[in-house]
Amino acid sequence: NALIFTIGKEVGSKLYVTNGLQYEYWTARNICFRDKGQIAAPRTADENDVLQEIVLKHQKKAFLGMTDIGMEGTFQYSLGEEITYANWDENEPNNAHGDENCIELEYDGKWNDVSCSKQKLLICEF
Ligand code: GN1
Ligand code: CA
Ligand code: CA
Repeated sequence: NALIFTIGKEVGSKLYVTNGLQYEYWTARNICFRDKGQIAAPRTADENDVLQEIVLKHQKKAFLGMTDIGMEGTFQYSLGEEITYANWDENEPNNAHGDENCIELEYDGKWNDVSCSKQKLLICEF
């Protein structure tokens, strides 16, 4: 669909799409799932770089799809598989205030665990 490609960014076989708005994690998750996608879950540095471009363009940090809700300190993809690529900022993840089970993608492309109740930029992947 030509229209979708004008509003998304392709990397490999993935398409990342944002509406430019910020939501809490569960709302973001529901929006992506509703359209048969999921929250952006970069598995390579190339994919992470493309997401960083989107974050910089919109000047809003984004949620990634992985969480450690299942087991504190172990971040997993949506189907429960442990992550195989990470780009944590220094001293992260730190589960600050004992309540950081989601991940934000920062402007420098690094990852920080944050509360899932924060509002972050929605980026879905298809
Ligand atoms: C922030 O708010 P504060 O300084 O305790 C951040 C944490 C980071 C920490 C790094 C809401 O924590 O996730 O690990 O800085 N919290 C928020 O120093 O962004
Ligand atoms: Ca945590
Ligand atoms: Ca943190």
